[in-house]
Amino acid sequence: AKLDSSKHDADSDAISLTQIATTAKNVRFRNEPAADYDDPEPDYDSDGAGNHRYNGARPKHGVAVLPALPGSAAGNLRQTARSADTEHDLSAMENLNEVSILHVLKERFKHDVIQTYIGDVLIVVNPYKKLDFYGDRYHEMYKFVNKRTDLEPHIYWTVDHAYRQMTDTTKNQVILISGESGAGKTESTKLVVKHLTHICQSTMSNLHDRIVKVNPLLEAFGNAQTVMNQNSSRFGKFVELNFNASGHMKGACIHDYLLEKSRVVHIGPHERNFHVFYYMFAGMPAETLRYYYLEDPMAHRILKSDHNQKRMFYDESDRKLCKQKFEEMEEIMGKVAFTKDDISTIYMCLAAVLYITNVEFQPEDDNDGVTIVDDFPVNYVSDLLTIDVDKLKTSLMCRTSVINEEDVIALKTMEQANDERDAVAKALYSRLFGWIVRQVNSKLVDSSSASATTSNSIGILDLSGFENFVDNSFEQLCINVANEKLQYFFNTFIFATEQAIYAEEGIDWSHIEFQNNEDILRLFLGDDDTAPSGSKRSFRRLPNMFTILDDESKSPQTTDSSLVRNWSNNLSDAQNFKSVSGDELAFVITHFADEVTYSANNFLEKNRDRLGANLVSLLQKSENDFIKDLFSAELADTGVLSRTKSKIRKSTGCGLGMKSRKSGRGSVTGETVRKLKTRGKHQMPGTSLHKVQTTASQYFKKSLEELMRKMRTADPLFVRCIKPNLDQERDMWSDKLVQRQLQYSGVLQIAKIARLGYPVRMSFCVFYKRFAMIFQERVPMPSGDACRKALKAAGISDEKFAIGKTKVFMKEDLADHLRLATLGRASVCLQRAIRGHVARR
Ligand code: AOV
Ligand code: MG
Repeated sequence: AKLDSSKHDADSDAISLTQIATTAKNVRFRNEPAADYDDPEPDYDSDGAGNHRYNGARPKHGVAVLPALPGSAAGNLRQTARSADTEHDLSAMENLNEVSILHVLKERFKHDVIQTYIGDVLIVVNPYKKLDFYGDRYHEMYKFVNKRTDLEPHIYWTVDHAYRQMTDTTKNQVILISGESGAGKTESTKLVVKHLTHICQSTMSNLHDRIVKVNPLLEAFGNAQTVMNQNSSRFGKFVELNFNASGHMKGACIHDYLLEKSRVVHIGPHERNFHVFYYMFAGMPAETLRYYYLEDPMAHRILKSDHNQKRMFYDESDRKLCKQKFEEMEEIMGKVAFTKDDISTIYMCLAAVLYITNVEFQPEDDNDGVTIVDDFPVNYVSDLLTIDVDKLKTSLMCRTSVINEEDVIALKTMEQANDERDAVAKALYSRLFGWIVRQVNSKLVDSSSASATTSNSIGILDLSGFENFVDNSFEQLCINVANEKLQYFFNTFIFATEQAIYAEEGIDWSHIEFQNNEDILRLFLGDDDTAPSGSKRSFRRLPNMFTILDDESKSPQTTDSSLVRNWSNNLSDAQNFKSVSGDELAFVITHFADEVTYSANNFLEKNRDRLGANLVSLLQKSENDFIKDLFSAELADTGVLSRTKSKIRKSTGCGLGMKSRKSGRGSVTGETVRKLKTRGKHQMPGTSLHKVQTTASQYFKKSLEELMRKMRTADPLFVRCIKPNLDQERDMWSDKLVQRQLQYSGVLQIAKIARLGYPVRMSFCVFYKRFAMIFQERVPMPSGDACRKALKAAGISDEKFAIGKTKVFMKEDLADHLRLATLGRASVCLQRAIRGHVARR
């Protein structure tokens, strides 16, 4: 496998079974006789590589039983009513250490209980199987939950909580879902959206449906099979759900980040290109395929990997599944988002991507230039994109530049010709993806309520997870840096800010050490804009990887190996960077999650992200408005932020201006081909890519900063997804793999801070207003002392609260208790009032 499995599985697990057995005795489960732990692993096989497979997830009779979540709702509530909170909140565990946490999660996993709290952070272990606690009954159960620990931990609680926080405080909320590739972020995101659409009403009929339904469409174009995940997101998304003042959902917006467009032209061993190509070949009838000049998938370079030269589909069931997905995708495109013409043009672009990447060059004998080996792919491309075939050939072989107001034509070298051909394919695909996202967004807004009162939003972040393949390139670097940033945000929020608040309020607090990744961020980005204000230092001027990369990208003389040399000589903060002796392109980064070896091969080209100016201006002259507009966008293509200002007009048809070259197309051509009006030949303003040349890393940084700005202005809630094994298998658990994830995500520290901390804070005034009933006397401005006195008089023990300089800090259960008491009091008053009213009548 491509994955460096030796890292995780080859050596035996770090945690021995005896260790677990010893610790296990100190961990209490409900209804569990401690003696059962004398046989710590009663029902699984171990493959010797740290992967334990449970023999069915069901526990044997007489073995310690954790009540499984998918029981009846009533049963669940009964169980939880007598449960101690230790079971589903790690921070409440008696014996809090890494081994005991690992053990608890493993025991729960064994019984299909995959969700566990640490304070209000939710941990979800990927079960790799369908579990039945996400249905309607659970949507109802987790609607307006009174107390977090009343019910089993559930991602629906996180959602319900976020919604209630938003309506209570009118502050925007974000749910950050993190975890490495394949850990379950995208699935969790879907569950979050699903539950949100259940618990709130919307101002727009079928908005709920639409929001949930567009997922398969985005996944068809943005996801692909990797060795880590069969349905890996190759783009990041931030889904923003907007609400009006009364809490009704009034629309949604999907922001896309960092589409891995290099996948369009290159796939690694045992990997696939974007799903949509496979869906097309599996689902389109032969004559429709022929209409787009498509026939044999294996005739296309970009669909072949080193390990898959002969067959596109693994087997018949794979083909069937892809066919099913194609039908689903077509239905969504038709029902939710696009016109027939749009859909046709989308396929046209995909076919053009498949053909342009088939263009082959050969060196010319008498000069340094190249010629095209075979004309037919170029002809198809010119036909599909309605661009002039001769000009297309010239632009593929030559570069044109303007020197002293004269066009100067230079021949491309073999390497340049190949690179620029692939660059067009990547640009076409990523711009198409950006267009699809924008189009989908336009269907997710309730235009009638656009003018309604200002509103709040709940955002859900689902980026591509941390990746460590055998070959890691520029894309992995960007994905991993984005994950570093997310981890930094998490650390800052959970630890740094939290501890600063206690210090500020003068509350006695034993500082909790946590692993910060500030150094790694500084290594990449220099300036750390996520640092809380005050701690901001002037890092920007320090040499860092991205600025050096940009500098090197500017010069034509530099090479990928000179880049690595430059990095190792000039990074000022380099303990996390290592070059590799014997391989001048390799370098190793110690990321927060793991050490990753990258190859700088092609880094400069990928960062320059250049599209030949003459190719762009040719595409801008397409007779198909859709394609023309894709390339007339103001911003240079980056694939990082697909947000162009240019309004994309509707396609004016299938755009086939030329006569069919294949007899098979006849049947469809007759109806669809329309004569297109030729537009004026004026050059669109502001489209010279050279003028707006922006590197991929600059875009990456910019979009990351923008994303972080959004995060910082909202109240965050965190979901941490954990991957139980590397085989994408159900009922399998690798201690070592899970332990590593728990370590780098700081689970133990989160548990400690959640246990020691006081998660609920209220200013003295608010506290007094809310819980006036525990105050003996009325006060105009309550002081900390008055609050303390009131709490003491109510019999609350000291460890449940702390009084700061301006706020009362409370344990969650105390706050719940007071809230319920107030509610009870209110309802008693109400009942009295009603009784009085009835009596009077
Ligand atoms: P990711 O989003 O975290 O990886 P996914 O959400 O795509 O991972 O999950 C990977 C696979 O795990 C899914 O296709 C499901 O088969 C399974 N899975 C995940 N969560 C659940 C769940 N709650 N219940 C059942 N199966 C689940 V990546 O996108 O690669 O970082 O870039
Ligand atoms: Mg994903």
